[in-house]
Amino acid sequence: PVGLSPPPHPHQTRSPIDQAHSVDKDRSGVISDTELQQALSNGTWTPFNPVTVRSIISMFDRENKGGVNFNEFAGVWKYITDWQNIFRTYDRDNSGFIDKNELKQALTGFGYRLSDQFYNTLIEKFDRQRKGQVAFDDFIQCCIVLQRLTDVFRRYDTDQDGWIQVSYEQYLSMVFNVV
Ligand SMILES: [Ca+2]
Ligand SMILES: [Ca+2]
Ligand SMILES: [Ca+2]
Repeated sequence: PVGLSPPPHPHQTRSPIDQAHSVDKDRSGVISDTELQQALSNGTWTPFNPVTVRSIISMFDRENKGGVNFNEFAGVWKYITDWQNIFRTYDRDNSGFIDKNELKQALTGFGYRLSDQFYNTLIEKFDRQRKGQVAFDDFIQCCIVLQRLTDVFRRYDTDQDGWIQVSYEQYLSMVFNVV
């Protein structure tokens, strides 16, 4: 089981608002990183990657309040459910992990063209559990980071030939866009 727990299954018909109420443990009306992290499961016994939680919250937290309100949570909920479906689609052997070949198929499916060598780099970077493959939370994180870096690169690669020439300060600005 990967994704939200409980309930971990998308076929359960609780609305995002009901879900938000149960996730908002301190009843503040805002779902914090900690509350979201506690509600999430990556299908293993390790806690859901806090960096992934922060990435997701910041994507939907429009007023920079350090969490999401119940309306924004609906977006978070859908976002995670979508990732859950993607993860299941590419986890061909249902192992609960994405191995190198599965990652290759997923990212190729998203339109990335990366070398075999670079997939080793990705696994090394995002395999938080040191299993040689990536869990659900780390898979999301890998895709988010790759997307962000690619977006920044594309902004500079105006002729889209896959090459850019940047000055030191442009380089710093690029990195600051991501970190
Ligand atoms: Ca709260
Ligand atoms: Ca697998
Ligand atoms: Ca170029």
